[in-house]
Amino acid sequence: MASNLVYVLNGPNLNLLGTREPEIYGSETLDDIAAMLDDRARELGLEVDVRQSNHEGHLVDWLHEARADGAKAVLLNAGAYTHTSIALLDAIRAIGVPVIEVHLSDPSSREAFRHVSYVGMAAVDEVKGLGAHGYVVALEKAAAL
Ligand code: CA2
Repeated sequence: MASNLVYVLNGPNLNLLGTREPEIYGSETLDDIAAMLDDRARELGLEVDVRQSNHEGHLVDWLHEARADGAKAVLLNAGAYTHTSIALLDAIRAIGVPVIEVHLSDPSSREAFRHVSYVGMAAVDEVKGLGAHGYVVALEKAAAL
């Protein structure tokens, strides 16, 4: 039977969501986003596993775990590692699990250093600039894979 498990991986500083810079990232916390995803996942017949780490290697390990678990998809907001991490690019290419890139803001309309996305070089789709709701949109895209 096909897996209904979707990993939702969040990178550095996203544990601080809802506490600062609401004009850029919105006022929802990561727990709020996890609750929204749980509700929508139930409606879609999916299960979400929402995690956050400030450490690049944890994100790489969790991508490998998604493969070992036979996950249906990964929603990945790699935070600033989006723009720096060839290790994440290699991991996404290695796992054979579709990865959807998610961003709260739209990095392409911000500073030039945010315009490169290593994650985007391997992701099957992206959702950016929709705030917390973007995670739900990404989950709906994952459901349709
Ligand atoms: O827009 C996004 O989702 C980003 O992935 C957020 C990253 C940023 O480096 C990317 O370019 C775009 C930064 C996350 C920082 O999160 C904070 C949360 C609360 C307060 C301050 C930062």
